[in-house]
Amino acid sequence: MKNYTSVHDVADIQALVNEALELKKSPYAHKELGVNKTLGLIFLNPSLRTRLSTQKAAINLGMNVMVMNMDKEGWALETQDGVVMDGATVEHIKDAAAVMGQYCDIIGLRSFPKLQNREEDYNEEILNKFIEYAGVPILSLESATRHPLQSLADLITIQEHTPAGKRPKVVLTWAPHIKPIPQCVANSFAEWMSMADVDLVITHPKGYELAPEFTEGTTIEHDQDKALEGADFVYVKNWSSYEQYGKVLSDGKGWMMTNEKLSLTNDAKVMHCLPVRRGLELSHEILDGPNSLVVKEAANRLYAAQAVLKRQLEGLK
Ligand code: SN0
Repeated sequence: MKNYTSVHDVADIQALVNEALELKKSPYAHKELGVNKTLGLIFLNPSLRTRLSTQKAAINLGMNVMVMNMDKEGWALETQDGVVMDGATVEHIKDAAAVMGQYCDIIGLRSFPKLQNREEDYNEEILNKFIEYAGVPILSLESATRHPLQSLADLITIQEHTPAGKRPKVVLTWAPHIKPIPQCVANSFAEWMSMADVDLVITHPKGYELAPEFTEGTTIEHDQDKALEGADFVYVKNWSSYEQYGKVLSDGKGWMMTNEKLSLTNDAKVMHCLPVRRGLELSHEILDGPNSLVVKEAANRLYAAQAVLKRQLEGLK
C-alpha cells in the first residue's frame, strides 16, 4: 500500500481487519519492520486519539516518530498556486511538503475542511498537494472529507462485537452540536459500512444529507425512532450540512441518544469516534452505561493505525 486516504486504497478490507486483529494479539511481532524508518505526523488541527494511537502504532513497529503541530508551531502555509505571497502566509505548501518528505519515510497528515467552500474541501486540496509534493507515502489522519483510520477502527470494533455468521444492523445517527463539524467521520463510516457485511441505515434531519457519493444504495430514514428499530449498533455523530455547506440548520432537539431511544434497538452497542460533547451529542447515561463501546473503539485506533502503517512499510521495500 502506498497512500492511505480512503477505503479505495484498500484492496481487501477483510484482510486488513484480520491483520489488525492479529496485531492486537501480538503488537510487537513486527518491530524489525520499521527500524531506521521515520514517520512524520503533521497536524493542521487538534488531535488526541489520532496523535497518540498513530505514534504508538509506529513505535510498536520499531519506527521513529516526529510530530509537528503546524497550526501552532509551523509557518502559516499558502495553498493557492501562483499567488504573490505578500499577506499572512509565509511558506507555500509545495515547499513545506517537499522538505518534510526529505526527513520522513511516511507522512501522516491531518487537515480538516475549512467548511467555507465546498468545492475546495471536496477537492481535498491540501491532502492532494502533500501527495503530489512530499514524494513519500501519505497516511490520512483525517482530511477534508474522510477519516479512514477511524472507520477501520470502527469496522474492527463492530466485527469484534458481532457473533460469527450474523449480519448486524448498523445505524448511523446524526446528533446535535453547537458548531459546524466536518462530514468526514460520517462520510467515511458510510463508505466503509457499505462495503462491509452489515445492513447500514442512516438517519438525520432533512437538510443533513451527506454527499451522494458516500451514501449511494444506503437506506436513509428521516424518522430516527423507526431507524433505530432492531439496531445492533448505533453510531452517533454530528455533522454540518453538505447542501447548505458547513451550516448548522437546527438545534437538533430530540436527536440525542438516550436510554429511552436505546430501548427501541436490539440492545444496541453505542459508538462514537470521540471527542464527544456529553449531554449534547450523547447522554451521560449511555456513555457511562454498559452499552457504550467508545473506549474499546478508541483502543482499536492503535491496531487500525498499526495495520495500515505495516502495509505502508512493506510497500517501501
Ligand atoms: C472532529 C470531527 O471531524 O468531527 C474530529 C473527530 C475525530 N471533531 C470535532 O471537530 C469536534 C469539535 C468540537 O468542538 O466538539
